[in-house]
Amino acid sequence: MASSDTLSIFVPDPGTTVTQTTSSGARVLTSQTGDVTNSRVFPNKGRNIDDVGIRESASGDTRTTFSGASKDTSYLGNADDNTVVFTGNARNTTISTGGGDDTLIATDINRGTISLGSGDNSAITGGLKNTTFTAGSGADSFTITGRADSVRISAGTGDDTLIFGGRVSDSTVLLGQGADVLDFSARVQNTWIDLGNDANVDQVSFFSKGDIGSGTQIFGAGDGDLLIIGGEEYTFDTSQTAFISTQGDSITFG
Ligand SMILES: [Ca+2]
Ligand SMILES: [Ca+2]
Repeated sequence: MASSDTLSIFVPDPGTTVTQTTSSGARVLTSQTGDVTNSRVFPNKGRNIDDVGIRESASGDTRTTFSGASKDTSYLGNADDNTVVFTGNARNTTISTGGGDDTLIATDINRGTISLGSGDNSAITGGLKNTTFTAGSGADSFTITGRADSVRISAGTGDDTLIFGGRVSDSTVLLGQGADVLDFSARVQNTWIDLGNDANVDQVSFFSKGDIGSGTQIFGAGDGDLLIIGGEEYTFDTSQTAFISTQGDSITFG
C-alpha cells in the first residue's frame, strides 16, 4: 500500500521557509526560490521515509526531494514542471506528475507505479523491479542505469528515447507512435518490445547478438525501422517480415 495520508504542499512567501509534518511524522521543509517551490521530505523512521504522501500546489514549477530510503510513498504533481528526486532506494511508490515537462531522478525502485503524463519528461533511475512507467505525448527520455526486472514501460506518442544500462528481463517496452530510440547495453531476456506499428523510423540497438536472449521479441515494426547489433545495421522489410542487413542477413522475431 502506498501512503494513504497525503500532505498538501503549502507555498511560502519568497525568501521564507515553512515546515510541515505529515501525519506519519515526516518533516517537510518548503521554500520558494525564484519561480520554483522547493520541498524536502526528511525521514520519520530512523533513516527511512515511511508512509508519506505529497501533493504539490495546484500550479507552479516544483522540485521535491525525498531525502533517504523510502517505503510506501506517493507523489502527486501538477500541470507545470515537477522534478521529483529520491536520494535512496524507493520501495512501493506511486508517482503521478501530470502534464508539464517533468523529471524523475531516483536510485533503485522496487514496486513503483509511475505516470509522467504529457509533456517532455525525463527519468533517470537505478535498477527497476516490478515497476510500471507510463508517459504520454511529448518526447520522453528514460535512462535506467541498473538492472530492469519485471518492468513495463509505455512511452506514449512522441519521439521517445529509452536507454537500459543493465540487464533486462521479463519486461515489456511499448514505444508507441513517433521516431523512438531504444538502446540496450546488456543481455535482454523474455522481453517484449513493441515499436508501435507506425510510419516513423524507430531504432533498437543491442550491444551484441548474444544479448538478444531467449524470449525477447520485437513487434510492431514497419518498413525502415532499424535494428543495430554491435554496430551492424538491419532494416525492417515488411514484405519479408524480417530485419535485413546490407549483407543480406536476416533476423526474424515471433
Ligand atoms: Ca507536471
Ligand atoms: Ca512520449
